[in-house]
Amino acid sequence: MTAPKADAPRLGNAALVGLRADIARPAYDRAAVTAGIVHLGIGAFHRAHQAVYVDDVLAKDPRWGIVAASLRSADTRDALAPQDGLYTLAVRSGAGEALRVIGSVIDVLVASEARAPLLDAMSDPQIRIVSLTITEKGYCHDPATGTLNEAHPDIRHDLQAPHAPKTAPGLIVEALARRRAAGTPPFTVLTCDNLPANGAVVKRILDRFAALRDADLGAYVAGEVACPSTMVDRITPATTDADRDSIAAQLGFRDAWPVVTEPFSQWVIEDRFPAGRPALDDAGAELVADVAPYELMKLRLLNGAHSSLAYLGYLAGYAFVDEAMADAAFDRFAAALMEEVTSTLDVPPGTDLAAYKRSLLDRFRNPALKHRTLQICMDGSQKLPQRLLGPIRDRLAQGAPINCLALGVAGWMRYVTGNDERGEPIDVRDPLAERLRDIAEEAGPSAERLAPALIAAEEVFGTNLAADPRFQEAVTQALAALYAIGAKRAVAEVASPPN
Ligand code: CS2
Repeated sequence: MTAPKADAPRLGNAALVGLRADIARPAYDRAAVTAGIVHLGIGAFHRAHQAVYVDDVLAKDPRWGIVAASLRSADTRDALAPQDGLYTLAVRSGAGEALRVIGSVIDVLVASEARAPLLDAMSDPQIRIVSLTITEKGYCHDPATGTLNEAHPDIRHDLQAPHAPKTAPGLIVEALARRRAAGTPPFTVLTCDNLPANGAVVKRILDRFAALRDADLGAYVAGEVACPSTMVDRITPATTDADRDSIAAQLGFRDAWPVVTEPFSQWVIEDRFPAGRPALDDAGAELVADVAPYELMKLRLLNGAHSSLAYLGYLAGYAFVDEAMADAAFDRFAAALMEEVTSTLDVPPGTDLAAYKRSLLDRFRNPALKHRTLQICMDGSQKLPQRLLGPIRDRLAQGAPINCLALGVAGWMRYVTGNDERGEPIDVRDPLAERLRDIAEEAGPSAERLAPALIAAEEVFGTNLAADPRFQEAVTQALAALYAIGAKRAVAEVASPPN
């Protein structure tokens, strides 16, 4: 592999003709593409997932180009603007790497510095979908109940200054108000974040936010705006400088922000788009009447196992998911957790659940992805309810054991203390990090004190789990094991319990 010369040209429209023949590129005239979608939250996941489906669609229908926005950081815009919005998708597995240049992002904006052009774009009648990947915390909701957190400082700001919003709900409702005033029909709001019943959650949040702005607007948003649910799936680690260098060497052009992902991709969408939609089904998405069983299956099997592997793996000293999976006990633990969760699922029509679970384990083992456990650990307070606590509630209602799930929750508790098993600090990233750290400091390293103190955090655990002694006991025991014998041995014991 030869490194690109320091003066290697930058990726951009002019580079497309000069790409190596085996590197895929837009199969359409980019100059003819017009905007049909505004996307909020242009992180790596959007660019590895929805933007790729749209790239396929554009070959047949040029009306669905994406105007993408970051809510705060200018990094992605600064990287992609000099490249005409183009970026490289590197699909990696043990079998090698395939590169493809994606052209569906036609403009990148930064909400915090260019709110007016973003709201103008969202108010444009050509825009018929506003899609979102803003991570769980971007919804400014209470994760235990899925309702708008009206005490959230940014929500309070947006209610006081509704024409200068900072949050996604604030921006969407302001754009809908402008469309209404102009007689333009509303866009469809398409959430692509890993929340259960994500369409219903965003709908509840928008309806409430609009009603708090004014009752009339509330009634309009409640009555007119469609928010279909989706299940999205593609494992996409954060891009590293090493990825940038190796991709540039293959590409022959410098790309400031390529995206690395896996071969697998799935998008299941509730087919409810009153303002029209691109033919995403032709691009491999599944358009269905009810997404709920798909969402539950993915959130509980994939994300539930992912988070558990991440907390416990990180504590055991594994920096990457595939490294944890190379430890036979962790591999068995991931499989056992999936078995535990299975009785809580409604299997989607036509799905071979056993094959689905096997494929998840294989995806976690992908040695070429280098997915950091610490990346998945992030924002656990927002992720735990749908990934681990939902299945725990269902298992308890069935009178069934929760050993693996409880160890996952205990792993999160051990992680939020902010000190690892060797006494080294952990970089805990979570909107509740400070509060959780205070609780942990007050409780000290004692499972009997720490577990109940954290379970009392209502915005994560709600109220009914805290009142269930079976939950408290299972989690306390699991946390006690983590303190006594460490994550590696605790995982081995739960994965193959001694007879
Ligand atoms: C991961 C997800 O970081 C995380 O929390 O569990 O981003 C996961 O990789 C995706 O949901 C896979 O579709």
